[in-house]
Amino acid sequence: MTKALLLIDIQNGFCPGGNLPVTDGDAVVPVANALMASGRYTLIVASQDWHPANHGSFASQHPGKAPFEMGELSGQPQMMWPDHCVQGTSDAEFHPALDTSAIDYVQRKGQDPAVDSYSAFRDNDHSALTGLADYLRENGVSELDIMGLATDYCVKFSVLDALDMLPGVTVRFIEDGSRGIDPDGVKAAIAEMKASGAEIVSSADIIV
Ligand code: VGL
Ligand code: ZN
Repeated sequence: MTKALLLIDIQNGFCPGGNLPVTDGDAVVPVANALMASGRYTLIVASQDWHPANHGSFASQHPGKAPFEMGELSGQPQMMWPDHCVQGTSDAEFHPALDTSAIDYVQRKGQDPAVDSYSAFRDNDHSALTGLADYLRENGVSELDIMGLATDYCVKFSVLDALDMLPGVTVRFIEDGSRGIDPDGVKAAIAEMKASGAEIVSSADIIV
């Protein structure tokens, strides 16, 4: 029974003061640190949104488009984001209070300028895998607890892909360890994760 924790995008860019801040995004840091210190997990993985400066999800790359409008990327509908989590910038670093010493493996994503990658497992068009599913399989993971930023984007798509790509693995979404961009989007995301087979839990339920 190998239990793994997957921390999604707990980066400066998604916390207050960052370029794509999620309300109270930094509130997930103490939850992550407590879970990492709990002794529950044999494997701790963190994803990191890691975009080139010319990433096609950035409104700045689309003349006339403003952040948070819909646009197009490689022929697909794409939310236009502010420039965020650019490789090598402080915006892309993990939050400074996150205890990164406990992290076994970092999965970067979003490097291809032509496609966005909300999920830590594969690009939004499902064409390129990150390798995270293989890594978790090779390590015999049977239970995967997922939390972080943002609930309605990268956390949701990571949970759905974990359920799809790791059949037989118990997948849990840790609600108090996650924060989202849009309140209605968060409600819908939780309903969708639950309907797809994820357990919805709080950190207090799983730290015994
Ligand atoms: C994310 C939007 C764009 C996330 C990443 O981590 O949820 N959202 N890039
Ligand atoms: Zn991004």
